[in-house]
Amino acid sequence: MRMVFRWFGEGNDTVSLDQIKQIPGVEGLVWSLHDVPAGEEWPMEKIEEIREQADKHGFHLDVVESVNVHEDIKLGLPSRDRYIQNYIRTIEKLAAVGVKVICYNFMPVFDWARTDLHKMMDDGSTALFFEKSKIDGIDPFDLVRTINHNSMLTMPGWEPERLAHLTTLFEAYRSVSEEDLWEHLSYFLNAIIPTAERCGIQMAIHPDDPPWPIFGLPRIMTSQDHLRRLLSLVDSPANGITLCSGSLGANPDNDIPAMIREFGSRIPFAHIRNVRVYDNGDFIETSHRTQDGTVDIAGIVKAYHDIGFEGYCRPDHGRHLWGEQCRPGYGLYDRALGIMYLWGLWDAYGKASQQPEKRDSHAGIA
Ligand code: CS2
Ligand code: MN
Repeated sequence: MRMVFRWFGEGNDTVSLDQIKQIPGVEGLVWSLHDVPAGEEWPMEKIEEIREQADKHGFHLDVVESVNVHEDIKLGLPSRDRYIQNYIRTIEKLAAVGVKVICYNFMPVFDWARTDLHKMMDDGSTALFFEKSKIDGIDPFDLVRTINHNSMLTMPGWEPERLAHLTTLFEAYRSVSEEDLWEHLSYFLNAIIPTAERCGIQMAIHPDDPPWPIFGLPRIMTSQDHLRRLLSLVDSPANGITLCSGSLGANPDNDIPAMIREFGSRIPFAHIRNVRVYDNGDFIETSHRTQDGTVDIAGIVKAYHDIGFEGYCRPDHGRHLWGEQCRPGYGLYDRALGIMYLWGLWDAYGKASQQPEKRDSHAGIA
C-alpha cells in the first residue's frame, strides 16, 4: 500500500507541503489542475509548475484526481469527440511526466453532494453531513448556494463555471436514461483506454457519492454489480476503479471487503473513509476508526492486506478538529490521524516485523 495525500495546490489549500511531509509514510501528492475547466487540454507549463513544487519536497505525482469529464461526453452529444481528443492529449502529457493513475468520475452535473458542510458533533468537531429528506425537498440551486457559501475555497466538483449552466444541464439530462449513461461511458472508455494502455496509465473511476440518484439525475456507479459491469465495458488493466469506501459505504448494502477481493488488481487507487449511516438514510463522515462509523475499515484494510495490495491509498475526507479552518473535508489533522490508523491496521496485519534497513546510519536525520 502506497500512501498519498490530496493537495489542491499553492494558494488553494490550507495545508502546506511542509506539513504533509511530516505525516508518516506519505510518499506522493494526489493533485489536479483545478483551474482548468473540464474538457480542456491541460497545459504543460502548469503541469511542470506542480512538478517542481512536488520535487522540492520529495513527493511523487503518480496519482491525478481528477481529470474531469466534460458534460457533453456524459450526455453523448456530437461535440463529445472534440473533448475526448483533449482528454487523450491530457493523458499523453500526464504519462510524459510519470503519472500512473488518473481518477475521474462519471456523475451527471454534480460530483459529491452533502446538505451540511459543518455539522456539529457532540465532541465539538464538525463534519460533512447528508440529510436525506432535505435533499429530496431542496431545489438544486439552493444546494449549490449552500455549498459555495459555506466554504472559503471553491469546492472540487462545484466549480462555478461548471454550475453556471445548471438549468440547461438539467434540461439536457431529462432525456438521458441510466442505460444511455452506460452507453456514453462505454463510448468514452473505448476511445481513451487504448491510449491509457499505450502510456502505462490506469484510469480509475470514482463511485457516485452518495451512491444513489439525486435530483432525478441518473447515477450508475453505485454498487458491486455496477463496478463489475464497468470493468467489462473494456476488459483491460487500464480500465480500473478508485474504490472509495466512504462513497460506497453510505449504502450499508455495499460490502466493500468483498469488492476488494473480487476486483483486486483492477483497483489502482483506494480512498478510505468511514461514515455513520442512520436508520433514516442520513449519514455523517466520522473518524476513520471502525467503531466510530458503519463502514468496516479494519475489514477493508485486512482485505487489501490479504490481496497484497500495492496500489495507492489516501484518507478520503476528515472531520474538522481543534478549530482548524480548512477546505471542508480536507483539513490536516483528521486526515493525518486517519493515516496513522490505516498504517496501524496495515502493520498489525503483518508488516510490523519489517524493520528500517539500517539502524546505524542516522537515516532520517537532517
Ligand atoms: C472526492 C470526489 O472530495 C471528494 O468527495 O472523493 O470529489 C472525487 O475527487 C471525485 O469524484 C473524483 O472524480
Ligand atoms: Mn472518494
